[in-house]
Amino acid sequence: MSIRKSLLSLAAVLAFSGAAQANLVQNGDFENTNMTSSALFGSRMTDNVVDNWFAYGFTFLWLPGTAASTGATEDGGGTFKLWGPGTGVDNGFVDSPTGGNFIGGTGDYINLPINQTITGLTIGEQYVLSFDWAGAQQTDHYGAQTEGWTAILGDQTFNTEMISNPEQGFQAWRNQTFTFTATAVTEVLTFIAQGTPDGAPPVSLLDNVQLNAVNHVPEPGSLALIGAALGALGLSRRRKQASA
Ligand SMILES: [Ca+2]
Repeated sequence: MSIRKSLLSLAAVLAFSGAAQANLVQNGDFENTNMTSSALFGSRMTDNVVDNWFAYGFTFLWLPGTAASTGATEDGGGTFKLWGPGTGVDNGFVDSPTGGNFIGGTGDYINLPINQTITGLTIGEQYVLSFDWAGAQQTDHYGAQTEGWTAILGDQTFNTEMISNPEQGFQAWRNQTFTFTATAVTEVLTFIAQGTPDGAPPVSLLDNVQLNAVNHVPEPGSLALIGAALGALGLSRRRKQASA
């Protein structure tokens, strides 16, 4: 392969790798944690033990197969469970569609931010935030509720629809996307559970959080590398022609 072909291949690879840039959210699937059981991980108990995420409110992490059966441990030693087949109601409850752990927060009770700092943004560039979410209700509580999420990146705020959930119900997992424009290189991504009414309590579930550039171009460093390589190729050719 000639040097020119090699460089063009390198450029193509760099361009492709830019287009397929990895998810900017770290641990968006909530699989990296030192929690060995389902439990509250907000500030009221075991603080910030889910890698990369900080939760300040009544936020739970559920391991697979536990949310509607054994439940998650609360700070007071009780368990927080969701209505579902494992807790006596055939409401269609299922774990996250992408598998593994997922989290949830109550929209009516200490619904403080769940967040992580996103780095490597390009100012003015658009990014698509994508996540899976669902609506559920805590066991031994009754009455219809609504559930939703607020997502914030920097100074831009988006709200999902508020879904209606009947007593002891479950509203299926769905995917939501929002398009943000970066206004800084580093911004905080925040989720806040929303729901009504107080005491129901509504529970908003979340998993598979991703943030990807809409139109990613090769990083300046990559462009500089290609430019330098092409420049070197041109210099080499001129020298060959001069010496011929
Ligand atoms: Ca997961």
